[in-house]
Amino acid sequence: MKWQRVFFPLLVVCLSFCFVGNVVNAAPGRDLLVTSISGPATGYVRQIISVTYEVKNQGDTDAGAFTVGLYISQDNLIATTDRLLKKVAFPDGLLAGQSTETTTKVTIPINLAPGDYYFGAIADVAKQVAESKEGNNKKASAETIQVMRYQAYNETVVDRKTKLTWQKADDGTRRDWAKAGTYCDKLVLGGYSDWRLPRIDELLTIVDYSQYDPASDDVFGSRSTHYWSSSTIAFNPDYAWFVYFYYGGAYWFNKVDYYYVRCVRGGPFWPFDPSDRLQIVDDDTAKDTLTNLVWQRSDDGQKRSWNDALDYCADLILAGKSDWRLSTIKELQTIIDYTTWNPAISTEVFSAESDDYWSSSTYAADPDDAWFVNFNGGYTIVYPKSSYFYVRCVRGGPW
Ligand SMILES: [Ca+2]
Ligand SMILES: [Ca+2]
Repeated sequence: MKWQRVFFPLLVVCLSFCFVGNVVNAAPGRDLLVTSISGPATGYVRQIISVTYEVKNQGDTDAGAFTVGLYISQDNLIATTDRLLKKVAFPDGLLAGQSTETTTKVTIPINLAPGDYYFGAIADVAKQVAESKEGNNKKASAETIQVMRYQAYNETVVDRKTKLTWQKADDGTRRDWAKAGTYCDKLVLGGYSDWRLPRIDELLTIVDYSQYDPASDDVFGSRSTHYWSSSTIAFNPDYAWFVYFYYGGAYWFNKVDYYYVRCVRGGPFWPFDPSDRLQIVDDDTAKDTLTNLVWQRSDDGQKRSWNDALDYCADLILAGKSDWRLSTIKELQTIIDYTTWNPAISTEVFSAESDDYWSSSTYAADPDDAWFVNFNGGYTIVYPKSSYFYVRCVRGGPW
């Protein structure tokens, strides 16, 4: 009969679980796990947010002090290799069968790339408690947080990474360099009157090298053309730096030329001279206290193709570390010293050629080209990956 074929397997399944499960209601020993975790649906980099999570000891034995690791992750598989937000101590532990819900304030990391992320928690991440089940301690949030960088208003855009406020759209007028400065000084916009022409290092922070035409976030509505910076080049007072927002290159023009203007207020985000942030760690490495990047102080004197440059850094073992990599163009730009030239980098911190150095960033408009910095003058442009340039590796980050 058909009902017997359906009923009998159900009976066997129920005998195995329905009754046995009711008799044994706690795992033997200690067993910590995260039963839930959640956070806000949106947030900005550097914003302080609250994450709420419940930790339970579902064992029949009390658990002593432990630590919970809170993470943010691009997927819902949580591991200690994910980005750590905070470690939270539970010094009193949890009694057998006890659970506790906790809300912890965490800061969205300054260098987290905009996008969607899961929250994650790992109970007893420091392995202080011997448990009957160690494999069930990780939990990801059901919902993701959308992490953003730019906060747009009618006439202005706040960059939550640098805390600089930008004029959202230029006024459609090209000006010579002196008039560009005067225009920003007199500008009243968004209720503010403290506008100024941005420095070259500031203007470069809003370039997005993953796109071109224009190479900036859509929020700015940039023209694919040249915008003035306030920075005079170090070797000729008649020239000043510009950013070409078609693709993100940075070079200099005569100050009598006419280009567009995007003003900025607030900041500065960092000192103009990068050596004010750079700390010499040892003979081989220096650390940037703002970006937390650790730089190779001396290149090895070899020029390489772009592919060989990637391999050289990946294979490098220096200062006892093996996690070296070729820097992105945005990272490499952070050590340009625009106050000097030949070379345009701190010679107290770095041993450098006044020459071209590769970045890992492929040109968005042509996969055969990559970005580099010329450390003679400090300019940024693209060139074929088959070219031979110097290499300076980095670890940590990303920035
Ligand atoms: Ca466990
Ligand atoms: Ca454990």
